[in-house]
Amino acid sequence: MPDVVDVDVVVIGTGFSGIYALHKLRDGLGLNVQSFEEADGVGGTWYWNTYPGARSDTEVNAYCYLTDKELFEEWKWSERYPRQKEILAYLNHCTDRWDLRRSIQFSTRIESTRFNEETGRWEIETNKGQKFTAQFVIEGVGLLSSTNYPDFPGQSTFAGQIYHTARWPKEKVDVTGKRVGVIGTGSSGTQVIVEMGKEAQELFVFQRTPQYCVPANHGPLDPEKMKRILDDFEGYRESVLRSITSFGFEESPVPAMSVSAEERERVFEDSWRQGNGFRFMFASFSDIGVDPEANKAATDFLKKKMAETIKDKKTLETLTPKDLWAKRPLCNDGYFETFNKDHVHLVDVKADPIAAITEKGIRLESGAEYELDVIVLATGFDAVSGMYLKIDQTGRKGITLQQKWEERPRTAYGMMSAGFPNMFMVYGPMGPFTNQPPVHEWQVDWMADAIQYVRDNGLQTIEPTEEFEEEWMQTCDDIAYQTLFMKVNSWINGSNVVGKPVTNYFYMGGMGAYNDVVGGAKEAGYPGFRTGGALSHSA
Ligand code: N01
Repeated sequence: MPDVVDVDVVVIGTGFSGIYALHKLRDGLGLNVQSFEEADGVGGTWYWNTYPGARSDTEVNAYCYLTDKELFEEWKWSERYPRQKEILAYLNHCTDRWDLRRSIQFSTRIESTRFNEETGRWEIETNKGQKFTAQFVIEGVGLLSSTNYPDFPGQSTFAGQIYHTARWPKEKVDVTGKRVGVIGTGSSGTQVIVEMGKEAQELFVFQRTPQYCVPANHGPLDPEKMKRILDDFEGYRESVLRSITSFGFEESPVPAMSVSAEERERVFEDSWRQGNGFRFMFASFSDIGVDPEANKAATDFLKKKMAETIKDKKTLETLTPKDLWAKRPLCNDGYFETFNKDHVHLVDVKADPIAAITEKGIRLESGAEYELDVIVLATGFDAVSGMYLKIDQTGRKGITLQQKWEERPRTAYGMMSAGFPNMFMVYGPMGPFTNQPPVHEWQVDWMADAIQYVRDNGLQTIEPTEEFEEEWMQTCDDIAYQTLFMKVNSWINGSNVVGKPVTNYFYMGGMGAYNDVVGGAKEAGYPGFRTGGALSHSA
């Protein structure tokens, strides 16, 4: 191997986005592409999150690639919501189907990327000391990949096992006959709690903030539905990419308070029966995420369901949220029912915070101590920007991404950042807030078009101008601050990680609007973007 290997494109990551980017750019555009993956296999999120109960809460018809009808037809999903194992098998299937492994270097982390203004190329270094240069870099590093791993006092002294849900061991963790403590009650926590509630001898749930949760209504796949989709595959794909959330269901145009109380109740009941948190939030009425009154109507209904389900009065009170429903919606069968089991105990760590992890278990500030054999950290992620900032990235004028994003991440379209030419981020900060796989494909197609544009026109670089980036940031903020998602603490606004900028991280206008606004850039000649020749700094 030469000291420095030159390629057209370096792709970082082999989750949904990285796999498709490699396929699209290598096989679609005929470029010389080198992919890197930190793990020893493909899958990204679905490689790492092997905890019991891990599955997507997007129905399979929208949790897959939608650009290849043959692939959609040939892969047989078994359940309405795909399990981690099945999604990982699907991604391995795609990797083999497209013969991608020969272009992926596994077990390799990208340490740094540096833009060379003399050559107009990126210089990339791996943790193995290898050096590559590339005209383009595609970062498919994951929205929810960088773990939020708490460091409680005394954590290292714990005599049992501690696992983070997103770094779960590959071998089975047998908790039968064991005392298990779970910290965290988000999507990962609620899933793992239901499973641990079936297996552990004693389960202690350390809850800081209670959450609303809608049943999934999980079950086998409906073959008729898949057939209907295949009958008009292009139309279906278009409907997903023209919707708000890209979840593959029809969203409601009706404001909640525009109908009678009886009609609202009927719609909520029907949504509850159909299952799925996103569906409940976006398909029952149009404004649950923006109008406090509509939101209250929804949460009153959800609280009523909780009261009907949870038997113990004190447990019900502790599990019942007091604020708006504006975190990422949860959905899970049997979550609240789990707390009716005698061996499942809810511990309110908002009222009595965790003081330390001891040799024996978890100690609270009051001095109460819970003896445990296993601790599960379902504490989430340094989401959206976290993974980009883990790589030492330097753009024009020696300015690092860490410096540029110190106050908050800044991008145009959630895909490029000014001063970082030819560096594309799939589902980067200020991108759409949606179900991801079909949007990954859409964004990678957009990037492929931009790359083709650069090559067809004999150019070297493309990047957003600072002014255009500022405009995009303003557009995103104008929309996001009209929603309720900015009013409640969660990873959506960065407030889940100590020291992280608490701000807007998304384009909340919906995928359909994003499609309209961003999709037209190519035909319009990329307004707001600056292109440069081979050795020039900018044109
Ligand atoms: O993470 P989270 P997640 N002490 O940030 C608590 C996707 N996903 O991994 O709310 C005590 O939502 C924290 O408490 P609080 C999905 O997009 C999807 O569960 O900050 N508690 C919270 O309860 C999801 O939204 C699927 O007060 C601490 C929990 O940990 C996203 O990933 C499945 C704490 C973290 O919840 C993230 O979900 C899994 C501390 N020091 C994930 N630190 C599906 O598709 C944190 N917490 C189904």
